[in-house]
Amino acid sequence: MRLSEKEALDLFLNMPFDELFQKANAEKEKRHGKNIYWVNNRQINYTNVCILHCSFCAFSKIKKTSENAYDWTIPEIVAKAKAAVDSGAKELHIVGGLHPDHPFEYYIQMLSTLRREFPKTNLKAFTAVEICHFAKLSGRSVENILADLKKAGLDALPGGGAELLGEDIRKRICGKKETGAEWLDVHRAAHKMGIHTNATILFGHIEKPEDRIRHMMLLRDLQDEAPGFFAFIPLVYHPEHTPLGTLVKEKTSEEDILRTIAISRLFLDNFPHIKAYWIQTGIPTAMKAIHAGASDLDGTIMEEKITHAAGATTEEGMSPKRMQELILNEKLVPVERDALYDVVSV
Ligand code: V47
Ligand code: SF4
Repeated sequence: MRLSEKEALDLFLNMPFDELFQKANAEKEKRHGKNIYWVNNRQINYTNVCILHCSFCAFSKIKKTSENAYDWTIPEIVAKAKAAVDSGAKELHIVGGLHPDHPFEYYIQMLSTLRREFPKTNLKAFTAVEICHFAKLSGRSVENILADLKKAGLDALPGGGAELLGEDIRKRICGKKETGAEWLDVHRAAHKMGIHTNATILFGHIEKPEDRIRHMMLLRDLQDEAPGFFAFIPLVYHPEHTPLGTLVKEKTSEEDILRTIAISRLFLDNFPHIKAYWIQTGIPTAMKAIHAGASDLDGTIMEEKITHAAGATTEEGMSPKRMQELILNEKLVPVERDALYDVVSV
């Protein structure tokens, strides 16, 4: 039986944690047995110049001339991608700030060049917020933008930019960003065009547990209406060097992270996977999460800039060997996948 919002909130707040984790683990095992999925991937954060200034973000730079602002050229992006693909990467996860100047054609050129150079590597690129930015830049519809990106080689959309979809908190933490409804519209359009996507939540700041459940409800409804989400990724807010960090000084607790992962596995019954994003949870917590509802560890990543700008203390990447050993040490089965969840090796 499907959980109501009220039931989910009650379990989240009141169920003893051992029981909650076992219940979530049973749901995970019903879908995936002992398998834990991971991908050999590389993140490419192509620029940190961004016209928005979300209060939780330490990554973005206001101006092209700001100290430490960067904007990689397409040959630089290709060189980074080549090193990753040569070492076995199956997915390039490409996201960046909303640059004020590049025309939409620039992003088409970026993808089509990568597609030509690396025909077998999945391109998981551009959040819904970037897609809306491209639509505004070019005066075209979201559907039109997605169609051109797909033609240029786009395989899937990542889940970033969702933050909190409910307008109350969203306005307070990123008032200039697209609305929650607009974020959902981009993912709906993508799913209807056969483009799979992910969904995130940014938690552990000023939101309340009921805001988290409401956010999941909006995602569950969209997945019923227009299926296409692969994974839900709870993102743990890191406060260092962020404006919001003056209000919220510390990363949330391990118990809160694990409870959020567990309740998302129970509530999002129509999502294939819940990810434990080890870069943000830390590796020890991620190892607990794969016994508490998570079935996916994202990947090897290689270079992570967004959370590290905000004080993450994890490594920026890990080797495929280490990833496999970590999963085996938990007596679980590592399954290497690509961005579309096709199995590469078991
Ligand atoms: O959209 C920004 C978040 C997101 C902070 O789809 C922060 O497979 C924590 O979306 N503390 C980008 N989080 C990361 C992302 C993602 C990561 C891994 C896998 C996938 C996927 C997607 O990071 C942003 C924003 O929500 N973020 N600042 C911060 N201080
Ligand atoms: Fe820009 Fe994304 Fe940072 Fe917001 S979270 S300021 S949109 S880079």
